[in-house]
Amino acid sequence: MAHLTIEELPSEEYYMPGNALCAGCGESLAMRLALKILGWRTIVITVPGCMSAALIMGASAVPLLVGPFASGGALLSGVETALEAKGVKDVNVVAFIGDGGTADIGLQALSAVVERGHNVIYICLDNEAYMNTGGQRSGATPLRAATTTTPGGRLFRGKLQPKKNIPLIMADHEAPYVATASIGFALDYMEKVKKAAGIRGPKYIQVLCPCPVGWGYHESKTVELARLAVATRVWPLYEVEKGRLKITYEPRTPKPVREYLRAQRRFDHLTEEDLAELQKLVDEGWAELKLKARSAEE
Ligand SMILES: Cc1ncc(C[n+]2csc(CCOP(=O)(O)OP(=O)(O)O)c2C)c(N)n1
Repeated sequence: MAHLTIEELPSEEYYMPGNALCAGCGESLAMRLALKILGWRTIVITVPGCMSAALIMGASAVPLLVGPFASGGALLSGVETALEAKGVKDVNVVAFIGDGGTADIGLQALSAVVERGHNVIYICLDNEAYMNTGGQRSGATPLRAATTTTPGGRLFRGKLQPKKNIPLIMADHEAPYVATASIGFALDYMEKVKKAAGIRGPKYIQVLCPCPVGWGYHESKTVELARLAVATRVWPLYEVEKGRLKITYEPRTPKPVREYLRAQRRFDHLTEEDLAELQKLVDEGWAELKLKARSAEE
């Protein structure tokens, strides 16, 4: 597929400014960029979270359905089935849902919509915690991150469990298209949204959306952090198409993981040993990913 260029991007906006989200919100950018690609023949589905707060207050220029927290996948199936019954075939049915609504409370409905093979796109806006209610840990919060329910300090060591790997869980559901993305790599993300819109069946994209409030950094640094996550290999960019995993961006000289961690207050409590442990885990994760990509080439 030819790469998308900035010149090709439409000037139309479907995500409106002046909404309720914080300055420097990563989710806002993720929503704006995806809607630019999807266009006006789109129905947006969301559930409680930062994004529903923005959308209910008028940020969406396209039709919007907001339902109960656990029901993202069920709402997608219902809307897609209704359109199918009416013979409407040119509308994108797309969910934008936070990592809590995806990895935890909404996982059952997400699993079901993918297993049943509905023609929908599910975009997880991953800010790595339940940010709209004060930054509690979610299944997608990374190991050792401090949140309001997993404090960091000398006594408490942040989250004790690793980040739940939803993209690979979705790939194991045999979804025809699964991808990770970062708002720091906007064209890569938009290309993935465009590709997803052209594939029939359930598509899942998880886009990393740094959060200045929950992660503890200045609001001007959101894109920088979204890029650092990829440059350090903490958040690798890949896609899985019909079961074949392909890494879509490889940092030639990866930056040390500490550069990413030390830029955020949620990792302030980390010791040198913690940093070494996290670097090792990132290296191991990357090696595993490379192995999967290599076996897909064979
Ligand atoms: C059944 C239910 N439990 C709890 C809530 C309260 N609630 C509203 S938004 C939210 C946090 C959402 O977090 P996430 O899905 O990660 O999205 P984010 O706010 O980070 O974008 C919670 C816990 C709710 N609305 N419904």
